[in-house]
Amino acid sequence: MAKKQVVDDVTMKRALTRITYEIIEQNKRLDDLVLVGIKTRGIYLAQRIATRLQQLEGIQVPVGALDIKLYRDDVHKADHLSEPSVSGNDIPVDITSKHVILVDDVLFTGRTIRAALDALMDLGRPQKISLAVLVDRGHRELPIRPDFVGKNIPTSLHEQIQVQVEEIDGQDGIAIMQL
Ligand code: 3GP
Ligand code: 5GP
Ligand code: MG
Repeated sequence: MAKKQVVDDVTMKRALTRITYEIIEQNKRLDDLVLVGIKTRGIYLAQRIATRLQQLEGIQVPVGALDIKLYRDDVHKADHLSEPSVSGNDIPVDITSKHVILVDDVLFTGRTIRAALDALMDLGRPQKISLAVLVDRGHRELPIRPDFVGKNIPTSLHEQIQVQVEEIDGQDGIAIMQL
């Protein structure tokens, strides 16, 4: 399987810092923010943004997690027959009246985010929900668009994005793999 590195560790860290600055710029209030990462790598990205918000603005933003799985076992295949659903959540605060920022590593069809929105609505009534993704690889099947994007990487359906985060993979980076 051919693999091409498209974003190195420094550039990935910069992208997360830029997303954090955009969050600060676009929100008059920061005290009502809740970051919710989508398992697995989205959680680490949400924690990184929370750390930068702490460093830049001195605020502590709660970080929660949603676990979204496909109904079928073949999770690594971008097949269009599987529908994602939320299999668990760990959100430490009441999200009612809060501004929730969903964080995921890769945005593809948008179906994972739709499932995440459903789950958030079941948990409370957020004042607003925004979406931050490290990579938008295109191919949307639902009217969902990200508010904050690390990098737009147009892909073919024969390609897959590999996101690496230090916390799991030992290094940061983004690569494109040919399937
Ligand atoms: P993540 O949990 O860190 O986001 O879905 C499980 C893992 O498989 C994901 O890791 C993701 O990196 C990887 N993956 C790669 N391609 C796909 C895909 O097309 N669909 C899904 N759901 N996951 C994919
Ligand atoms: P969607 O539901 O938008 O089709 O897919 C989004 C979810 O599937 C993300 O949580 C992401 O983990 C995973 N995903 C889809 N395509 C890719 C990909 O090319 N690379 C990686 N790493 N994850 C993907
Ligand atoms: Mg993901």
